[in-house]
Amino acid sequence: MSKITILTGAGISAESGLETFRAADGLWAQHRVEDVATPEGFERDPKLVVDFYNARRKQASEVSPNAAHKALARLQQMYAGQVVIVTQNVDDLHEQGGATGVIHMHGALKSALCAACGNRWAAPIVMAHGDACPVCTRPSARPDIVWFGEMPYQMDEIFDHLMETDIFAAIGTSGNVYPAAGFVAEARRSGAHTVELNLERTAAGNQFAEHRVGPASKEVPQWVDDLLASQK
Ligand code: BJW
Repeated sequence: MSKITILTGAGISAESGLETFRAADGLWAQHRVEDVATPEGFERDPKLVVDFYNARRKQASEVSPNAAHKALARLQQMYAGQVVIVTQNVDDLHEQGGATGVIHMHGALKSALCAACGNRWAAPIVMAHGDACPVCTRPSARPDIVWFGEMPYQMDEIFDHLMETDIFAAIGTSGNVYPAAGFVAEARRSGAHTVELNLERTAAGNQFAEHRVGPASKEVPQWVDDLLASQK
């Protein structure tokens, strides 16, 4: 039984209305990374960081999955082998589109994390700096997001999937951020067929065997159709 491992990035949610990071008008053009996406930034100005994620959480609660999210859920349901989705995205559009078992390696907007005891709970739409942890009661709530310099989640599980995978696809990600940017090399070492689906060929594109260039809402459903047809 063959296995497909899929890495998604901000580009898959762009057509749902969520900004990407590195576009000319993207999130990093509007906010300094070191202010809003590092533990040091949070220590310096926690309110700025909490407000940034409050705004992102509100925006994410107002959008819907697009044809690309839904196509990946269809692949999970109809493919004879295993389909694993690993996302760098902190929205829940894969789940809203019907996908299951999604690995959120950079955390989730809908989750709050206690910086003191590690407890997680459902984040309110508006978090406040100093919110108390419901378990240890310390005022140590933070967004459950993996910032630069922090260890992404479920890495052992992800590398196990990459070692066993027959097909690896990267969808809507620029390949700028590690360790996710290294997954294609890991999958190649395992002998997997590799495919990049993106609006444009990325700087990391030469590591992939196949390219599908165009908007995710068009390219992903077509790729899924092709995979499902190939197993008939
Ligand atoms: C479309 C489309 C459409 C648009 N259809 N496509 C030097 C060398 C190597 C590594 C390092 C280094 N110095 C520091 C590091 C490590 C650092 C890192 O990688 N830095 C780089 C900047 C160099 N990484 C870390 O610190 C990570 N932790 C870590 O490494 O721990 C140690 C470790 C080592 C080994 C194993 C395990 C652990 C943590 C990284 C945390 C990233 N956090 C962020 C912010 C938090 C989440 C949030 O706020 O949402 O995560 S940064 C930001 O970038 C966010 C994203 O998940 C991530 C990736 O961005 P993504 O998704 O690729 O978006 P874009 O905007 O870059 O690209 C969008 C793409 O879509 C483009 O290609 C478009 O063309 C395309 N697109 N519309 C299809 N319609």
